[in-house]
Amino acid sequence: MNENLKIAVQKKGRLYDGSMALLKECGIDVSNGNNQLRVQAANFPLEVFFLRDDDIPEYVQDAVADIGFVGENVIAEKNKHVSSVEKLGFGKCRLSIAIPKTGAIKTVADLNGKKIATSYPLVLSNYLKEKKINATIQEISGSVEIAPKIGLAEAICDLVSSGSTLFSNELKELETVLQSEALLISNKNLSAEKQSLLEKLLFRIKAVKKAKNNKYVLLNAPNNKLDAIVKILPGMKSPTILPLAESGWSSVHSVISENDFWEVIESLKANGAQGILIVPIEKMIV
Ligand code: PRT
Ligand code: ZN
Repeated sequence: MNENLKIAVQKKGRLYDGSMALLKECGIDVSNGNNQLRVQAANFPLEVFFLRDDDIPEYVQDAVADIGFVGENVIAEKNKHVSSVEKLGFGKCRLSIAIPKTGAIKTVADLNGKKIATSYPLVLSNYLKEKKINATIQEISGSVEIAPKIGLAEAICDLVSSGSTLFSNELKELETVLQSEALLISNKNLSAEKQSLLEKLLFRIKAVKKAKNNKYVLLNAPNNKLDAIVKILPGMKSPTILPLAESGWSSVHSVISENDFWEVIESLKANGAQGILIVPIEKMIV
C-alpha cells in the first residue's frame, strides 16, 4: 500500500509562513489557496493538515497526523508523548518572566509570594519549583502583557521576540525560562513506510538548513598567499584552487559558515585575498 505521510502545520499565525516556505524549499508543492483544512501535496506523498498550533502535539501523539511543525514552547507546555526530530530554524522566541519597569520586584527571589500571569502554567511551575520560588500562577489565555496594568498579577511569563510588546506595556524581562524555535515532531509509532518518508523529508530539511547556514565564497589570490588562505578556508573537504589566466594568481572556491562569516572575510582580506564574492547556497548535501 502506498501511504501518505500526514503533517500538521499551523493554519494561520506566526509559524504558517515559515512552515510553508520550508516545505517549498524542500521541493514540495502545497497550495492552500482555498483555506482548506487538508491539502494533498502535488509531488510528494504528503498530506498537510492545517490546525491551531496548540492542538498539534495532541494530534501527533494520537496519530491523527504523523508529524508536525510546532513551537518548542507548545511542546514543553502540552507535555504529550511525541518525538522531537529536528529544530527548524524559524519561529524563534523565548518564554520570559517580565516585570514592571519600575516596581518592587527586582530579582527572581522577589517573585516569592507574588502572582504571575501566563499561558504557560506547566513550564512556569516547573521553573519556579526548580528555583524554589513560591509564587501563584494565574493562567490566562491571551493578552498576558496587560495583566500587571489591570492589577491581575505583579509579573507575567510570556513569549518575547523583538521585545516591543513588553516595551510598550512598560515591562522588562527579568529571566528567560525557555528558548524556543519551530520543531519537527513525530508520532512515536510510525509504520516502516511512514518512517522512511519522514527520513526522506528530513534529509531535504537538513540540506535546506545547512545551505542557509553556509555561503559559497570565491576569491582571487596571488599564489604565494595560497597556503595562508587555505588554512583560513577549510571548505567541505578542502578548498578548490584553479589557476587564473594571469600567471602567478589563482581563484579559490570554498564554503564558509554564517556563524564566523565576518571574521573569515576579514582574515582573508588581511592575507591578500582580492575580488571576494559571496554567493548564497540553495541546497547543501554533505
Ligand atoms: O491560532 P493559533 O493557536 O494557531 O495561534 P496562536 O495565536 O496561539 O500563536 P501565534 O501565531 O501567535 O504563535 C505561534 C508560535 O509562534 C508560538 O507558539 C511560538 O512558537 C512562535 N512565536 C515566535 C511567537 C512569537 N515569536 C511571539 N512574539 N508567538 C507569539 N509571540 C507573541 C507573544 O505572545 C507576545 O504577545 O508576540 C508578542 C511579543 O512579540 P514582540 O516581538 O513584541 O516581543
Ligand atoms: Zn495557539
